[in-house]
Amino acid sequence: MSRRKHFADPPPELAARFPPRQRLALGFPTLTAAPPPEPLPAREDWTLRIFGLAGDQTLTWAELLALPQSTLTLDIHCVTHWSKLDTVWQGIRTRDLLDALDIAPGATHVMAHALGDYSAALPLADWRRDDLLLAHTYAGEPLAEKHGGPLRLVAPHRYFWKSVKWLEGLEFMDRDRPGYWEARGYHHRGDPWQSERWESD
Ligand SMILES: Nc1nc2c(c(=O)[nH]1)N[C@H]1C(S)=C(S)[C@@H](COP(=O)(O)O)O[C@H]1N2
Ligand SMILES: [Mo]
Repeated sequence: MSRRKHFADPPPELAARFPPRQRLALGFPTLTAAPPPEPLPAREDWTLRIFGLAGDQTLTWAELLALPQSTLTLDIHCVTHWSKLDTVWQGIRTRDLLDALDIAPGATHVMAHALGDYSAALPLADWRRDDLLLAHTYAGEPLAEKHGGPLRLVAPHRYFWKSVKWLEGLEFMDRDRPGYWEARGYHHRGDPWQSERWESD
């Protein structure tokens, strides 16, 4: 089908919720540059590895579900010019996860690692915001594999490339480091409200 059918101009009454040069996605596009190895571990066998400046430990699925669970309604913005409003995610707020970890004073950034060759870093301070989560459920259903299930990061304040799908590891670091797209020229921060698409923007 043509792109035209899948994207619309921002409705005027909602225009303030669209960053510059974004259009409304009518469906939910899938964008995967780096797919995970198949087959994926089952949901209940999924684990999250914590390493770097927060000690080494591996959280089991049961341990993740035992953390406080939140449901957040968020607008998401992909660098390829589509936005989606009022997406509903359920999972563990990143700040609630931080509270459960023993983070060294020198930690400044968190690299989110996918199963497979994909990663993206954010400042640790961003992880203390209240609108980021590790999501396992989308619109009331277990998160579909193509959208990063069983577990993905959702960081709505940045272009969606920062929202790592098939999230399997969190590396606590004492500096920023380029992830998959940042190493290929994307902006190190990626604020959609500033149109930070390329590092040269
Ligand atoms: N592991 C992994 N995570 C990823 C990607 C990827 O290729 N691999 N693509 C990113 C990009 S560029 C976008 S726009 C979103 C797309 O998420 P979606 O497929 O659920 O729309 O996932 C991000 N997370
Ligand atoms: Mo993207």
